[in-house]
Amino acid sequence: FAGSPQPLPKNLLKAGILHKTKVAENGKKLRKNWSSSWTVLEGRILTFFKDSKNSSANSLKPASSLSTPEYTVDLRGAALGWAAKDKSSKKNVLELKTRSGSEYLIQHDSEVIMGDWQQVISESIQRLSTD
Ligand code: I3S
Repeated sequence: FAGSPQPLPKNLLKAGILHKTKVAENGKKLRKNWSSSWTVLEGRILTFFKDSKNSSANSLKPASSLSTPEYTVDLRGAALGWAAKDKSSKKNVLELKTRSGSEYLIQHDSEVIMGDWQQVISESIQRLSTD
């Protein structure tokens, strides 16, 4: 073979492109800066990879383990809910608060896609709380 395939990530629960912005760190508010990210949920970790907006070729990149994570979110003790209207003018926005005091908004124009993410992330958080 020319090259062996990348191993599939263990415990892969969901992956896809989402819009996200970090809005707080250590309890301190940050300025919003929305960008799109290849987003992967594995086990207790939600990873947002660096912006994929620059080229369509980048959409093939997610399979590569060479992509650099932008944010790595530990879901243990986190809280997830639909963001209140005053948090963003965008639709289908989820608010994710970590135990360490970081907050993220995540969004996709598709209600179905965001509904799926809401479900899998909530399930992960619940599973971690009973481990
Ligand atoms: O909560 P805000 O301040 O209305 O959030 C908007 C800003 O972050 C804006 O950027 P500027 O900081 O350059 O004004 C963004 O372009 C908007 O997308 C933000 O609002 P939404 O409602 O899209 O989350």
